[in-house]
Amino acid sequence: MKVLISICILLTVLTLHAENGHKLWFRAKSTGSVKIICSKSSATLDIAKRELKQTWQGKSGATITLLMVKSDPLIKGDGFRLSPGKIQAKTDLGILYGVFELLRRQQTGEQVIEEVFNPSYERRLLDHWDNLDGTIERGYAGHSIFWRKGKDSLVVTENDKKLWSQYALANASIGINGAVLDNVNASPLILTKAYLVRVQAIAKVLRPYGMKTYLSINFASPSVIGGLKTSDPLNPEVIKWWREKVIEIYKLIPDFGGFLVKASSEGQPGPQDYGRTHADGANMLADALKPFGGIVMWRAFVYSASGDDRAKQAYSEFMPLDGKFRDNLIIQVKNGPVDFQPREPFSPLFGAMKKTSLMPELQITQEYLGQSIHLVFLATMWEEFLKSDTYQEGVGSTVARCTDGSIYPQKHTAIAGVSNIGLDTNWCGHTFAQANWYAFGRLAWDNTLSSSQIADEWIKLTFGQTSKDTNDFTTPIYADRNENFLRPVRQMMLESREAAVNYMMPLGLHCLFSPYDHYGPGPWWAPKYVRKDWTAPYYHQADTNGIGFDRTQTGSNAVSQYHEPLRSIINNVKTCPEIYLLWFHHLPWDYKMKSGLTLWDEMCYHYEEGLQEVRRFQKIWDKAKPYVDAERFSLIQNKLRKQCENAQVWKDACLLYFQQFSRLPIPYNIERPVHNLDDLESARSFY
Ligand code: GCV
Repeated sequence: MKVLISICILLTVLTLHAENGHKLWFRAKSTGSVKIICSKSSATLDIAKRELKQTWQGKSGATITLLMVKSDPLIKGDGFRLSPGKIQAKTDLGILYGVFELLRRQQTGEQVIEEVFNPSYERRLLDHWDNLDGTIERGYAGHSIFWRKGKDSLVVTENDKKLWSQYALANASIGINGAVLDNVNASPLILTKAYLVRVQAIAKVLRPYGMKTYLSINFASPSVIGGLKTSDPLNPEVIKWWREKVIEIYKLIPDFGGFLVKASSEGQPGPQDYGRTHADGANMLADALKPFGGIVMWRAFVYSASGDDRAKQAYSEFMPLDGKFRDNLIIQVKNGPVDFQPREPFSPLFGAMKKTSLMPELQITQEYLGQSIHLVFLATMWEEFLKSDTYQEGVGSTVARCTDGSIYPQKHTAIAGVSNIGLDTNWCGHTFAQANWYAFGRLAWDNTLSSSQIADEWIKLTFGQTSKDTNDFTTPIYADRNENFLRPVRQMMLESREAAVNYMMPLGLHCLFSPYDHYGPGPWWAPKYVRKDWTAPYYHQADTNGIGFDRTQTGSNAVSQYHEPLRSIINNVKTCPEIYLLWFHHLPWDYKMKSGLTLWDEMCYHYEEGLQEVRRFQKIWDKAKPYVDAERFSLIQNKLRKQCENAQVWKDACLLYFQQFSRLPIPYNIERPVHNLDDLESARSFY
C-alpha cells in the first residue's frame, strides 16, 4: 500500500512538473493580491476578473478599476483605454481584451502608460479545415478539437467543454473573435439538425470569450440534404431553403457569425454549375443572413485546368464582379495569387476591388512550410505581405491599409488564418508553431506590429520571463537569460522563414513540392494523367535555356494585374526584386544577378545558405538548453534535426534536378550533395 501511495505521489509530482506545452503562452501566476472595482457583472467580465486575480503580477494590494464608458470617441468596437490602475471600454469584451493587454505587459516587462488600443479588423477569425469525422485537411497536430468519428461523435462531454474553453481563452488573449468550425471543403451534413446542435454547444462555450461561430457550407446542400432537385441560387425553392436554414441556425445560435464558402473551386459545387456567377450565389446567401446580422465570406480561391496562367485566374474572375456584391459579404483572398507558397507576391486583387469588401486569408497551418516539423515563424511572411504596397491609391496603399478600412470604406473588415490547432497535447504539434497561432492573433488585432515584437512577447510568455521568477517553469531563471536565450532565439525565429525559402524555393520559385502531402521536394513531378497546373514543371519551366515563369507583358502578362508603378517595376527584369525574380521572369542560367554571380550559382548559394541556416538554428537551440525545461527542449531539438535532414534533401533534390538543365557545376565552395537524384525521385515520402 505504502509503495502504491509513493508511486501515486511521485506520479502526481511528475505530472505537475511535466512541461508538455499544453499551457501555451499562459505560464504566469499571481504574485500578490489585486483589488478589482467593477460595477457590472457578466460572463465575460467574470473571466476578466478571474484572469486578473489568477495572473496579477503588479504591486500586491493594488486596485484596478474596470469601467464601462459610453462616450469615448477614441475607443472603437471592442477597443479599450488602458492606463495605470484603470481599463475603460465600451463593451465587456473590450474590458477582457484590456485585461489581457495589461497582464501581457506585466509579464513581458512593458510599461503601462495611458493608451487607446483598437483592433485593425472587426473580425479576426480562425478557419478550421476540420472534417466532421475528426480528421483535419492539412492539419499536423492530431485530430479535430470539435469533431470526431464514432457512434458517440455528437455527444458533448465535459472534456470537450474544458478543451473548448481553454481554446477560447487562448484566442481571446490575443484578440481572435471568431472561428469557422468546419472545413471549406464542406460536408452538407454540417447543416443537419444533429450537427447544428453540437455547433450550438460549441458556441455556448466560446461566447463568453467573445468568439462567434461561423460555418463553412456546401453550396449543393439544398439538393444533397434538402431534397430539392437543384441548388441553383436563383431558384425560388432554393432561396427559400436557405432562408429557412438560416432561421433554424439563428434560433439555436442567436449570435451566429455567418457562412464561409468555397464554391466552384477545386471540384466543390457552386453557382457556376447552374450557369450563375459568384455574385449570384454569394448574394443569395448574404440576403438570407442579412436580417440576423450574419455575413458571407466568399473565397476567391478559384482556378480551372483549362484556364490561363493560374496566378491570373482569381483576378480575372472576380474583378468584373467588383461592386456587384452585397454589403454583408466579404471576398476572402489568399495572401498570394497561387496557394500559400513559402513566398508569393501579394494577390493583385488586394486594393484592386475597390467597391467590394476584401479580407486576407493567411495559412497558419504550415502546409507548404514544413508542417509541424520545421521551425518556421510566419509573422515575418505576414508582415511582408501586409506591408506590401499595392500603389492602388498612391504610395503607401499597403495591403493592410487596403483591407482594414483605412483606404476603402468597407462595411465589414476581417482577416482569417487557417488554424494549426488539433488534439495534440501541445495543440500545434511543434512548440514554435504555437508562435504562429499567437502571431496571427496579434497581427489581426494590430496589423502594424513588428514580427520582432511579436516574437519577443511570445518567447517571454512561453518560456518564462526575463527578470522575475514568477511562473511555474521549473528551470531556474538565469541572469544572462536575455543575452543567451531571448536574443538568439528571437533572431532564429525572425530568420526562420527566409531559411525555409532558401532551402525550398528561393528567388521566386514556387510549387516545387512532392504531390499531395506538400512536404518534401518534387520539382520533377509531372505525370501525364495529372492536370498541368498541378505539376511542378508548369511553375518552374526549367529547360536548357533557363528557368522561371514568364509573367511579363510578353509572357502570361500577369504583371498587368498590378497597379503602376509596381507593374513596370516587376515587368522589368532589372528592377524586379530578386526575391520574386523567377515568379515573374524566365531567365537564362548565366543571367547576371545583382551580386555579380550567374543565376545558377546564386541559386546554388541560396540552397546552401538555407541548409546552413538550419544548422545554425541547431546550435542556437543546443545552447538554449539551460534555459528550457527538458521536455520542450528535446522535442524542439529532435524536430530541428529532422528539419536539417529535410533541408539537405531539398537542397540536393533541387540542385541535382535543375543541374540536368543548367549543365553547370555546383560551385566548389559549396558542400556536395549527399543524396542521389534517383533515390530522391523514387522516395515515396520525405518525412
Ligand atoms: C481546403 C490547397 C490545399 C487544399 C485546400 C485548398 C483550399 O489546394 O492543398 O487542401 O483545401 O488549398 O484552400 O481550398
